[in-house]
Amino acid sequence: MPDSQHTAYEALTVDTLRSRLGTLPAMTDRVGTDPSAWTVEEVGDGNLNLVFIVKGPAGAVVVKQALPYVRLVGESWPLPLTRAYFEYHALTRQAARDPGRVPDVHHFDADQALIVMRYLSPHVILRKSLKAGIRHPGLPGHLGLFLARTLFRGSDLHMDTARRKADLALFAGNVELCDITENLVFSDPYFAAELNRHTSPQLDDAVAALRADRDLKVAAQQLKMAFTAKAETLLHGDLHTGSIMVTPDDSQVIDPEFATYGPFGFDIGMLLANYLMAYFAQAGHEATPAERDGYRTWLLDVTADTWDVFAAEFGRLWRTERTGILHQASLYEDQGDRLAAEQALHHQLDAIWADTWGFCGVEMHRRILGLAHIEEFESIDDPDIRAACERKALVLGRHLAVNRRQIPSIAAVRELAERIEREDLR
Ligand code: SR1
Ligand code: MG
Repeated sequence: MPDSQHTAYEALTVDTLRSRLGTLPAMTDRVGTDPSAWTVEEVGDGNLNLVFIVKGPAGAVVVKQALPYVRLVGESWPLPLTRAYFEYHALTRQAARDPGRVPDVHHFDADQALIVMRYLSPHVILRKSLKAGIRHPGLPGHLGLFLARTLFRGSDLHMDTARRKADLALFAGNVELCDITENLVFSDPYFAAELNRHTSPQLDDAVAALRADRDLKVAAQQLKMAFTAKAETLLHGDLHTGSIMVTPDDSQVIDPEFATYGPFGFDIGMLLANYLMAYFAQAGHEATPAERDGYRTWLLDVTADTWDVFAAEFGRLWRTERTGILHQASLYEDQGDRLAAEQALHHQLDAIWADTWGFCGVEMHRRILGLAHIEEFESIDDPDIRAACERKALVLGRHLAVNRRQIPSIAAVRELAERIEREDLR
């Protein structure tokens, strides 16, 4: 686009959105041609962006716009608008790799850091459902397939090498968002970083113990190195339960602005950590003790089933879509050696398994000790109850991060979570 057509960035408001986007076909086609008949609501409750729901006689859309700073902190923490560009490109990749699992993009404006996309209704943010004790039977199937398909199809196992290298270069530009993850997930929880906070004084002893925990700090830095150096596939980059919207029978994955090339296990570990934190938070949300025991079991089922669906689909894709430069069929199947392909698959899944539990562990820590907390814990008013829930998650997180290469099975993770929840283990 010639320079003369560039428009200087300006944050939208509920008052200016109609005049600024009122003639955009992506809007008028879907909302209606008369902007004065539109209603505009700003609903962004995430840490970074503006999110508007625009409704009119013809329908509704979501308009998401990046702010030039971290919304959670304020203008003192500038953040590049280019994250909208990475989100747009990630959404297009994910839509191609697992069709129907991410919202349709109707329009992208790089100058305004703005994406017009499908209004998801009657979807709600998954995290709110997990807090309310609502089950979503399709969840592990949807998310397990999403993980396998996006991760496998974004890697050198599947992609044409030139396209994969071009994408590696493109997403390598998402520097500042990676920097947030590198600091907030892998380092800040383990020292007195400026923006850290925790439930105090109840967790002061646990925080001091984790900061003095040599094995844990080394593990966290090894995981940080895996995140920065293992450019295995295109990640969503921020796959927590606030990045998923659900109905009784649909799940949609949103907000991939942290997209980058990284290790297969990162998105999986983040997601499983958020299921497990929801598990430990239930005591803060049940009216009477044990009332939510069935729901606790369901959350552990979801954790296990998500991994199982992921592994099964990853294996299927390994056998049917291994068209990239790694583990070529010419080395294995074409020589009549199918067992070699299976052996390589098992080694790959073992490596992903270990990384998954490591990332899962540190994600649990940073949501309790760092800057960005989660609603399931934050909304527990009684600090003693909140701290008791959080302490259990810290214990499991420490075990998973340090012992990630020795976790024998998903049943073992379940049993560990249940014993920690019963206060059998500390
Ligand atoms: C400063 S941003 C804090 C967190 O919010 C995002 O959703 C990511 O999880 C990030 O780590
Ligand atoms: Mg987000």
